[in-house]
Amino acid sequence: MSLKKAALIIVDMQYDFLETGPLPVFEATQAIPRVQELGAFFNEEGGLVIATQDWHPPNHASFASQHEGKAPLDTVTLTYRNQSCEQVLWPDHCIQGSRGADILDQLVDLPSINVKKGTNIFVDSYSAFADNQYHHFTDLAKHLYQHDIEQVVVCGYATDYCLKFTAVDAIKFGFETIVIKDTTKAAFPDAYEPSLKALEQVGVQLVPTVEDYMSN
Ligand code: VGL
Ligand code: ZN
Repeated sequence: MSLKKAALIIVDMQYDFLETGPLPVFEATQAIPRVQELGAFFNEEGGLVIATQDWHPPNHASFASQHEGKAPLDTVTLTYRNQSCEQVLWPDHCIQGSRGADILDQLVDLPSINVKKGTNIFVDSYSAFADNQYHHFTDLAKHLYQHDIEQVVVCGYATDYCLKFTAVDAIKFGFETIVIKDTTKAAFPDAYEPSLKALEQVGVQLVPTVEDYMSN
């Protein structure tokens, strides 16, 4: 079997999203061995492995700390280049160069390509392809096209935010898109199943386990 035309996109598997971090993803650590296994399979079979990193400046507009009188999970309207959008506010997380922004040690040797997102202080970036207002694109689509990728498998954190927006954009960019259920975890556990259902409705293929994916 060859995974020549497949890419694994490991989304935001960074210390600040672990259960003990400032922006905890529910049961986050349970996904780590699954992704290790999947990443090893991609490396053995010649697939491309890409890891994304949420990579915010310390004064990022998505941080509640930057808005007087606001707390995490409050919302504000952010205006960037005459376009406004609702922004959920988060605790400070994944600050550029901090330990919390590092990719988990268990996964750090898997990827050959790294994509950073959320670097513009004025706008958040849930998708690894583009910011939330689609003003700027990362190099992710370019890397996938340059490697003749046809299928992407998206895993990581969080099912209800960055994984979901990345998988939706992967569909928009024309990739066959797969999410393996045991390789992703949600920030809000009640949003896990509805997020996966929403992905299925836009054409994402759901696979229950890494073993199911590897045996197909
Ligand atoms: C994420 C909220 C804020 C994520 C990142 O990786 O899902 N969620 N920043
Ligand atoms: Zn973030």
